[in-house]
Amino acid sequence: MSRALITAEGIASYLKTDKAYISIFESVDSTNTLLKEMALNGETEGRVIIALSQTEGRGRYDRKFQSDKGGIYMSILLRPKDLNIDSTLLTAAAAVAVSDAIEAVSGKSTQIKWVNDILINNKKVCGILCEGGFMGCDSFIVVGIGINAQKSENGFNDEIKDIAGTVFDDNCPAPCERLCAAVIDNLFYQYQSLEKCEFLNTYRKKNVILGKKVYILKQGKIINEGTALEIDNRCHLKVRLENGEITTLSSGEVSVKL
Ligand code: BT5
Repeated sequence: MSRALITAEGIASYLKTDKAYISIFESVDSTNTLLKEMALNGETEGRVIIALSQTEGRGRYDRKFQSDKGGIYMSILLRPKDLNIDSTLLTAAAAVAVSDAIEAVSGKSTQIKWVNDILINNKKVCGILCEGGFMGCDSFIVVGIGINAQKSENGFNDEIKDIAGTVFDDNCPAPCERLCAAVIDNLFYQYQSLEKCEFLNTYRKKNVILGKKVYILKQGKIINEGTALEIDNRCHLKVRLENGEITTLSSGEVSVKL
C-alpha cells in the first residue's frame, strides 16, 4: 500500500486561506485534547493541528475513534465572536465543508448522517467532534475532524469493520495534502458565512436520514423510535414518534437503517 506524504508545506501549497497555521504531528493522544490545551494557553484562532495517528482519538460521549496511520486527524481552533454559534450548527457546517472537500478531491459522492457523520456508499468515512471551552470571558470551539483517507495496515477493528469505509482506494498515492487544504479552506469559508447559513441546503439535501425510520439512542440503548421529519434552521432534528408526538433533538444519537 502506498502511503501519502502529508507535510505542512505541501498542504500550504494548495491552501487559499491565509487564516490557517498548520502543525503536523506523527502521533498524538488526541488532536482535540492537544488543541484545547493550546487554546486555554492563549493560542490564536486558525491554529490547525494534524496528526497521522492518534492513541486516544475520541468521538462523542467519549467513544473511541479508531485513528491508525492512513487517516487524517485534524483539529481547527475557532474563536467565534458571536455567542449564538453553538456546536450543533458548527458541526453541521463542518460536515458540509468536509463532504464538499471529499467530493472535490476524490470525485466520489458523499452523504451526511445527522449530525456529524460523512458517508460514502453508506460507510462512515469521517466523524466530526466540536468541543467548546472558555478562557475568562472568551470562548473557543475546537472542530475535530477524523477522515479515513486510506486503509490502515491492519484494517478496521471488529467493532467498526462493517460500518466504516475509506475515501481513497488502495494502491495509488492518495492526494491527502490536497484534501487537507480543501477541508481547511471550506471550513473557513463556512465559518465566515455562518450567519447566512448557506450550508443548510446542502446539509439537508445530503442527509440520508430525512424521511427514514430512526431509533433514538441513549448510551447506545434504544429509548424511542419514529420518523425523521426535518432539520430545522438550527440543525436540530424533528422526529415524529410512534405515538404521533413530535420531538426535537439538538444533538445525541440516532440510528438509521440505510
Ligand atoms: C465521531 O463520534 O464520529 C467523531 C469523531 C471525531 C474524531 C476526530 S479525529 C480529530 C479529533 N481528535 C479527536 O480525538 N477526535 C476528533 P461519534 O459520532 O461518537 O462516533 C463514534 C463511533 O464511530 C464509534 O463508537 C464507532 O462506532 C465509530 N467509529 C470509530 N472509529 C471510526 C472510524 N475510524 N471510522 C468510522 N467509524 C468509526
